[in-house]
Amino acid sequence: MTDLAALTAAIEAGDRDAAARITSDAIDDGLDPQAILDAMTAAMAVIGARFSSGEIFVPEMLISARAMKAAMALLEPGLAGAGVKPVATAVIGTVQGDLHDIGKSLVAMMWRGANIEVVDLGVDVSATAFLEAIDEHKAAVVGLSALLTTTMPAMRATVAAIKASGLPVIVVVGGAPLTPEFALEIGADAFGQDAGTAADLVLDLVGAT
Ligand code: B1M
Repeated sequence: MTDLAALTAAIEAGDRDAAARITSDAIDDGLDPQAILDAMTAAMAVIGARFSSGEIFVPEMLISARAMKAAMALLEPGLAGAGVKPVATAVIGTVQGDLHDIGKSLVAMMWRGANIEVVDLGVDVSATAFLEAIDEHKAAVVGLSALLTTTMPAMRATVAAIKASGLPVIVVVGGAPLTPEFALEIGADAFGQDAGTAADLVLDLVGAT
């Protein structure tokens, strides 16, 4: 019988081939898709904590996320068949005028690693595009990223537009120039310090912990 602890270890180590092989074996052995998914998300939770504590850096995190992605691609049909649903749907993007996407994409990866369905709108995203996507995907969470002090006003305007729309969505903001005080001031519901903690933050906010 496949050892799911080995799957967790393979993703933590960023071993894409091993992660895919063990996932295939686990599927062939008829293991519960939810249990296989739990083994994957456990690895990404460890990776997130290590990143936040400075034990690992962006490259290691990316390598683990790629291993998780390869394994997930194999598991997805089984998850759908077993009726295993994502814990929430989130829309994410970098605000208008801002082209930085590395941090935002890391946050998206960590959210996916926590079984959150993510619609990534990319960079330079207008308030209108955020609103349309939140509505279209019935998102429970929207994540806004900004890396420039000059695009913080666009973040403020986007949060105001989302709040004014009355859409029932939790607004999470993050990015290097932001502070928790700024997030509070512009009316965001939460501030994400980094990609390591962003998944736990959302799981808490949607009541999935
Ligand atoms: Co730009 N850039 N850049 N740049 N760039 C910075 C941000 C800067 C600090 C460099 C500097 O001057 N020291 C500076 C901003 C100064 C300021 O406003 N305070 C700057 C500038 C000025 C510019 C330009 C204006 C330069 C110019 O053209 N004169 C220009 C602007 C273009 C634009 O956006 N309109 C520009 C362009 C670029 C590149 C295109 C060349 C490139 C981006 C490539 C890309 O993203 N595809 C780039 C890069 C790479 C950087 C630096 C070097 C690295 C940014 C990065 O990816 N960090 C950056 C300097 C630096 O940070 N050392 C810089 C790694 C990433 C993992 O961290 O993005 O902080 P970060 O994300 C973290 C957290 O912030 C958080 O989690 C992530 C992971 O832990 N987080 C969230 C981020 N979003 C979150 C969302 C959340 C939660 C957490 O919830 C939703």
